[in-house]
Amino acid sequence: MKLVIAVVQDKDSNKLAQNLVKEDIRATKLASTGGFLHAGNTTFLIGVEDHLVDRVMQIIQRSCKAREQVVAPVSPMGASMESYIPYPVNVQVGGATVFVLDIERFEQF
Ligand code: 2BA
Repeated sequence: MKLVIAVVQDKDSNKLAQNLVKEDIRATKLASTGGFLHAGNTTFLIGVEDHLVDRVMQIIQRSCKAREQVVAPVSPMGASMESYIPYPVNVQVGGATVFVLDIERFEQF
């Protein structure tokens, strides 16, 4: 069994959740925040049998699209230096960042 962890943009999360349900694949949605943009995103935990991993990847791929986002300068006043960006920059976010992990044991009680 594998755990697929997918970080997606909030705009794509409903579509992805619906497409997973349509294919009878179970998932948990967590509200998350990107470390760089400090913007909300959604993290899906999807536990599946090994043979379903490719199908899950396809569903994620067709449900999530990349978008450009402009990161506005953050005032150094009141912000930590790690988040200080002195000029606007364009970043491409997504479609999805996906990790696939081996599951040692899976139980449901
Ligand atoms: P954020 O960390 O808010 O990053 C948003 C986008 O900003 C990234 O899109 C990337 O294009 C850019 N970016 C991130 N860190 C950067 C840096 N140090 N310098 C320049 N540009 C940078 P994505 O790569 O598509 O990532 C979207 C979201 O996925 C991330 O939001 C983060 O929440 C998650 N993510 C991406 N890579 C990850 C990783 N290796 N581990 C954990 N989460 C990750």
